[in-house]
Amino acid sequence: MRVLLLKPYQDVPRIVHSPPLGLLYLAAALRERFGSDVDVQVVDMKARTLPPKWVESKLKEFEPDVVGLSALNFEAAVAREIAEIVKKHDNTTITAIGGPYPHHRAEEILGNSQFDWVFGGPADRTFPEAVSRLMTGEPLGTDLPGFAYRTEDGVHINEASDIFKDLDSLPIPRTGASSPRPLYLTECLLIGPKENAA
Ligand code: B12
Repeated sequence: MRVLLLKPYQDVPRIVHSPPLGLLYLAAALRERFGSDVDVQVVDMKARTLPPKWVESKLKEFEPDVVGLSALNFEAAVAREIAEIVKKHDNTTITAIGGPYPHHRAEEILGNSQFDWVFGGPADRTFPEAVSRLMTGEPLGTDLPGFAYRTEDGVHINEASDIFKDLDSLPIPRTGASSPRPLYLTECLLIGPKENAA
């Protein structure tokens, strides 16, 4: 199973280039849970100022089974554009979106976009579980907090958030995995010791 996690680039004045922590946490969670059974790549298109069209070459090279995007509100349009490119390349690729933009917007997004899966709130446990169910062919179910997807009858939306308190139990992200450090404005936004960087 191959999972491609993308932070989209939206051209705005005074953009801040900081590591995409949400995606880096998800990559760490997938690596911890699946080891070499899942090949995870994180690309920070924002830090590299890569336009949506760049994704076409990445899809040909990596042929992911799942493409996950993280978006704030101002990145919504570009994230939707990337989902369209993914589906045009291969309609069977699962497109997922998480981050602040889709939070409590699952119905709207599933109703008028090319996203298959919408995650609201933290997804460190729920996203790997959905990927696991996809891998084994199990039903996606209704028990994953914050997870929404289309069904034969419409959409299933679980409005809860997967809030958990034991943050120390989360695997430490490899902060260097998405982009060379000089692309980010300041080291103070990096988390974890240097030896964790890829
Ligand atoms: C720290 C922070 C910053 C830091 C960023 C540091 C960094 N390294 O990323 C700084 C100071 C740079 C910053 C800047 C801005 N921020 Co800010 N920031 C935050 C804050 C406090 C925490 C974000 C964070 O790091 N969370 C921790 C990570 C691990 O969580 P996460 O990214 O949410 O990811 C988890 C889930 O969302 C989900 N998920 C995320 N992506 C994906 C993708 C998939 C496929 C899946 C399945 C799941 C998933 O799973 C992840 C793991 O659990 C949030 C408020 C909050 N409490 O969330 C505001 C927040 C994200 N910021 C916000 C805003 C508006 C901004 C600015 C636009 C402000 C401005 N006017 O300039 C800029 C944007 C800069 C840019 N992107 O260019 C808003 C976004 C609102 C929105 N809905 O769009 C928030 C929500 C604050 C708020 N309530 O208004 N910010």
